[in-house]
Amino acid sequence: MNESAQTPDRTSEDRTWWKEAVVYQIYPKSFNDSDGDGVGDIQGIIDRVDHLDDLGIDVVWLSPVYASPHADNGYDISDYRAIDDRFGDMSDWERLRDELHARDIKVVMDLVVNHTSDEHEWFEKSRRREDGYEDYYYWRDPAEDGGPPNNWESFFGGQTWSWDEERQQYYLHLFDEKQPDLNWENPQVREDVYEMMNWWLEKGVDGFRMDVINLISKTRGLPDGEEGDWQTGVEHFMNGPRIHEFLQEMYDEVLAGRDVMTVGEMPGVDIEEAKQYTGADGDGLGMIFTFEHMNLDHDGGRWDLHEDYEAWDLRDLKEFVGRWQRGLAEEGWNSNYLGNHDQPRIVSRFGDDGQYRVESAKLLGTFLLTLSGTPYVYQGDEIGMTNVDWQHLGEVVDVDTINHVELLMAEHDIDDYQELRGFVNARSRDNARTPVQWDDSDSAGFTDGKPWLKVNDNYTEINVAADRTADDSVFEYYRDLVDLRNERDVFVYGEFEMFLPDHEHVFAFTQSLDDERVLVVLNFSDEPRTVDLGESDGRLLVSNYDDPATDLPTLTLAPFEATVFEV
Ligand code: TEU
Repeated sequence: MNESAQTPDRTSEDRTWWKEAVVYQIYPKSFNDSDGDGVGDIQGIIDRVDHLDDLGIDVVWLSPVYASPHADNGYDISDYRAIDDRFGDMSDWERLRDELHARDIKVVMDLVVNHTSDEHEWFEKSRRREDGYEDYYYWRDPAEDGGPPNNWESFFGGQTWSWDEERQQYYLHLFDEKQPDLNWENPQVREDVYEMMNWWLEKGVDGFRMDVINLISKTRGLPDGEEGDWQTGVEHFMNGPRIHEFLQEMYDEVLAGRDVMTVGEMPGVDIEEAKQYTGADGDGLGMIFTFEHMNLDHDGGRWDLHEDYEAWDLRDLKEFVGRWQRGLAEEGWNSNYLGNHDQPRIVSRFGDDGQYRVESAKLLGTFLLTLSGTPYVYQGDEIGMTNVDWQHLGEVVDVDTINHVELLMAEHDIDDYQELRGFVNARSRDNARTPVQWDDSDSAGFTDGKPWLKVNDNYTEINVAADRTADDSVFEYYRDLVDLRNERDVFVYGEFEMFLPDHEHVFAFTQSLDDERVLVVLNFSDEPRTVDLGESDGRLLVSNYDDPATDLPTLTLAPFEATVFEV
């Protein structure tokens, strides 16, 4: 049993800073450009550190800033110990670390070690079969028919094997062909990763967000997968046979005895598995990102043309939240998120990005910041940024979107992108990656140059400067919620109880801790809704309306009204 992995419980000795923290995710390429090359950079972040400090967040999770050819915007790393030129250099990173630390904000780095870039020197040595590097990746001869060694399907669509001319073998990549999977069976690979992690910890990072970390162990022999609804092969690479052994080793070699935050990104994990990763007898991770709720409006994995992205059912979200809030109440720890750089904008997906944009952005903030667990706010959500209209495929940069669109066009004999436009608008990861809208000047104040990805047309209306001065500011509302959360442990460590589980439009729950109890009521629809909550007394703590419904026990909530009471 890992000593400092004894996280759970709501008792005081289990308190830790990362449970009480509000995390803010920065996607550096899109955050703020200081030098006019159209790409966000570290100096750009430094220039905006006060925005983060004002919001009151405690941790910045920095998506990858390492050297990378950017086939996947930095999730394809060619040197783990160097900062990409686009973003600056190591001294810029050190200054950012210091600026954040000076404001009591921790910095968590993205750890991408399921794969590297094919331009990493390990891969270059491996493809040349250099001594000691032959088995750093998964190399295989062709199958008997000359084709790929197995039938596994990539997260980005298509096959997971590419032919390497130099080595005359196939290599495995669960993502893009420029992201070869590291062979974790090789102890030397593991040692190199741990050494690199220790190196960053010595440099003062406060933790890691671990990219697809439950994919690092593959079934020995790499057998064919069963074909089904999800990507073919998942049973051989998600939560694989040696995953717990590898993570426990990482714990022993790197994390043990250090007061760091860890969060493992883990597609395809249920509560029982989450406990194995994060529980008292678990592998020593602090928390994980589950994907269950990211699949409420589609099946996950493949892109399926028949899906209706508008249609998701609040009762499914409730079922998911209730199960995870209760499931990890005694053991493990929840991380709460609705969006990130891989998902559409939350207000477009779960709220209303038209008439009720401001109200629904606040409602979603209320939801995130009142659940037990650690909340993650993605850049731009604090001002209610929205999805984008992708008019031509040429506007899209995301490798995942482009691959899936091309596959769909080929599979369904479609030759006009316009037939897929609605689909891309709803689903593309680039929705979350458009530049942060700082003000109403050219390119939303993001850059003096030409932005690497188009700016959302609505920037003249939706931007940080306008929002922060507006009477109904989303930013101020988030800030107040962050303050409230800091003041009251009940929002962090409370015990969750669901109300009205079958109601189609209103999400209501209480959190209780010792003699404190709070009631959260959220109308997820664009029409007024009346509910009886059976609670007769309550003092209003928060509302996203000027004239909130307060007449407990029966409340008539305005569209997307959110209220929090002390009861
Ligand atoms: O994402 C992994 C992941 O499983 C998905 O969110 C993925 O982007 C989606 O299924 C594609 O359809 C992580 C990173 O967050 C993502 O940005 C990277 O592209 C990916 O790993 C590879 O490193």
